[in-house]
Amino acid sequence: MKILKYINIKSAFAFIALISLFVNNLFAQAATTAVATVIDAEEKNAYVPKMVTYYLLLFLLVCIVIALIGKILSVYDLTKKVQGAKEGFSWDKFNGFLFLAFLVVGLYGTYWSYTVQGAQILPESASEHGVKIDEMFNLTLIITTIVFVITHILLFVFSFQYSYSTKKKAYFLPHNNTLEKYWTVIPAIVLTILVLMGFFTWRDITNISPDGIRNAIHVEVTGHQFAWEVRYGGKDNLNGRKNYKLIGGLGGLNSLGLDLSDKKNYDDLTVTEIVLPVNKSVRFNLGSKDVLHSFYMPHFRAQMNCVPGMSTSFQFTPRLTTADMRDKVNDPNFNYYLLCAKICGGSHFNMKFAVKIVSQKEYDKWIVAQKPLVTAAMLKSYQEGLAKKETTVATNKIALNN
Ligand SMILES: [Cu+2]
Repeated sequence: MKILKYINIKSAFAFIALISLFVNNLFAQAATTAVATVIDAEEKNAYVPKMVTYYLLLFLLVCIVIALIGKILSVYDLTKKVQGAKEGFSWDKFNGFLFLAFLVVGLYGTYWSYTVQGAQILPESASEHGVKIDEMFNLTLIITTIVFVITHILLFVFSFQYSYSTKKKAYFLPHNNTLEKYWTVIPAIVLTILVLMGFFTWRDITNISPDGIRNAIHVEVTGHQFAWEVRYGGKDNLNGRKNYKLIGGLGGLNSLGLDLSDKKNYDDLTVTEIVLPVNKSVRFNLGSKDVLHSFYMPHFRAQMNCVPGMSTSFQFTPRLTTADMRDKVNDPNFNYYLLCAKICGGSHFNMKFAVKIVSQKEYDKWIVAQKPLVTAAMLKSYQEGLAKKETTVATNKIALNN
């Protein structure tokens, strides 16, 4: 057991860190390949436990290999000392080399995730404001990547270059005001610029003139567990009044709680997919019937919470039709979607609604084919309710008069 004394704990940890980084990379690479391969349902059920067992065994194997290498090095160290060498094995140098190896593997991992996983991110923005958001995202990514690469090269190369040696004397540097000023002021300026850019861009996106609001196509989206209900404003481009107390009324048909005393409701349209003309501003008025949901159209860089008891909105202009995007991503089956970005319950993943961007001509043709939300059955139930109310009022009046 004496040998154990010579296993350098720090080296062992550095080595384990290096190996686990490598295994992580392997895992991520394997996962990406697995996603790309089409697996049917039965195979899928067997696939996950198999993969977990495989990587668990691989991990154990790696641990054994590390332990073995540690033992071999310790034996080598001990032999040298027995032979009368003063220093034995240079653990400091070894640690230094591990730092360098960590740098190379880590930078390769970064390069790999940028190229392989980076290629899986969203295609170019399909909305006008999204282009500005993407520009900011890219700028932040470029700046942070440059800083990341420089600081990590310095960190690990210095650890290697200045590893402990009996021949070197450490230089004592207690404080340096000039350095402190540079590494405080430069990041502060860069971060202020980035934050202000974000602030002004968000202000441009959300501050819309009253004319801009009026001229946009109005679409109302209501979230509930677990689906979206979408209604268009119809001929008047206005959504009629709602009242949460009326939800489930009219013989169970009034799922949105429409107040039928408001005539604006009668031309509102119900749709099974959101179809919009390209290059025309659209205003989504958002709400929820139960818990928090989040209106999320990733291809348009649009996201806004749907809050029960509160009205929110998001307005933007689509710039690429579905056909344009299919060409750009080289996928004839590509579709835009509205998703929920708030984990709102067990079937949250079901909240998917098709979105299609078309030419004005196609839109005009589609919109006239959509059905009114207020059906004949709802109207009948409403009128019956009104008649009943009138009878009750009349009966009460008679009773009072007598
Ligand atoms: Cu949801």
